[in-house]
Amino acid sequence: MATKTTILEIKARQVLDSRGNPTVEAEVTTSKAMGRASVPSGASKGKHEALELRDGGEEFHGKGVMKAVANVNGVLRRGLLGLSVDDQRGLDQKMISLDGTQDKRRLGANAILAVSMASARAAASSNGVSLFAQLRKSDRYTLPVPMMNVINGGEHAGNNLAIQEFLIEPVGASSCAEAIRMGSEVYQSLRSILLSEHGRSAINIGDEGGFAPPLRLTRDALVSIRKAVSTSGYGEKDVRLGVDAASSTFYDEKNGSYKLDGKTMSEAALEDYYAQLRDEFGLLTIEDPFQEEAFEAFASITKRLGGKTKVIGDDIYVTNMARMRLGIEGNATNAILIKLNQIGTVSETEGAIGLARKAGWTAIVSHRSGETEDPFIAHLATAFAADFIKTGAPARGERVAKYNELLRIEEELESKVRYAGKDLG
Ligand code: 2PG
Ligand code: MG
Repeated sequence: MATKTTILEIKARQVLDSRGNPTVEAEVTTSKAMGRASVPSGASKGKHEALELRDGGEEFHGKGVMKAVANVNGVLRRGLLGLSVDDQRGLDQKMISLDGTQDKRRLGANAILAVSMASARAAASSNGVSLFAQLRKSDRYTLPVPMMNVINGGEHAGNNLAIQEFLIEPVGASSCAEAIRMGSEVYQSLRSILLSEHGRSAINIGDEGGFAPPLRLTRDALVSIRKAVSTSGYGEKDVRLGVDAASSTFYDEKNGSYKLDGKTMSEAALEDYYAQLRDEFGLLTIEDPFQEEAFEAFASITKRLGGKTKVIGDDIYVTNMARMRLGIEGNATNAILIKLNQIGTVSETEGAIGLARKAGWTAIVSHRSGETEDPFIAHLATAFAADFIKTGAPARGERVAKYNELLRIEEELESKVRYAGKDLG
């Protein structure tokens, strides 16, 4: 029997992401409402991520997603028409079985995720509730600490910094809105510092809206950021620092060594280097310190620094519960990055957050370096009380779309919300 949440139509199209490459946008329609969503795309991808289906050929330099779009408009549409958007898990399971592969390579994780996200939105609109409340109903929500990527390196920028992301984390704020203000102030101070110390080319920005100054050394980037925090009037405890090394990108598989800051380092030397940086800059978070298969190296650094520092696994887990279980068994990390498109459905992402919680890990909901204006992850982080949200600098439309949505959510929730900062500092 048709109800207000029965799917009447599903349609996808090809749109552009923030790097100007094609991506999938889907619309799911019920008799009450339409939900629309679009999927992001990474640059420094984990080897074990669900497959992003690209067309190949000449259009868009092979990056077209018309095959994924056709899969939505064909197989997925036929399989899902008549089902209810209220049953997110059921819809996702149906798509997983229609695909039938481990990594969603037949239909494409980009096709499946677009429909999964659009269904959640259609459910929220059909039921007249906000997306976060549709994802998880609660009397009280916790809003995440923004992790703002203010200096970009690695594969996200045209400079020589090997470390991919230098992040500020305003844990000392009393609300998400205040955290966003603090982050914006530090970002603007950093702009002035980089301009006066390194000239105009230093204020060009990278893929995630952070500055991409012509620096070479990890330390130099952190020194500039620390200066920006203090000239903005904040203490080191109010705005903590973090890095995402994305170290698979500077790992030399042949020799098992890492190329960083003009040196070739062994695993042990690199661990010492992180420990030094942690002590000097009080790093609260270190993401992907080692390449994505190095479970033991992760475990060693977590044992050494994990008391005061969140060691975050991104490429090593790829939001995949089977990979996470290996990490839990081996005490590889004490935190995880959560990305919808690494696994490819909303309910599997929810499952990964649940498993992280059970393991006692800190959970960070994250964007990709190629994003769209869709603020879905602001709702995801709110719904499941993520400790942090990592969604770029407080600049560029596709990044601020998420921060601005958090401002709206905080306003909507009024007294029914708290800010996660105090638990994390
Ligand atoms: C990361 C992400 C997001 P990408 O490594 O954490 O910042 O980068 O989307 O390029 O994988
Ligand atoms: Mg990462």
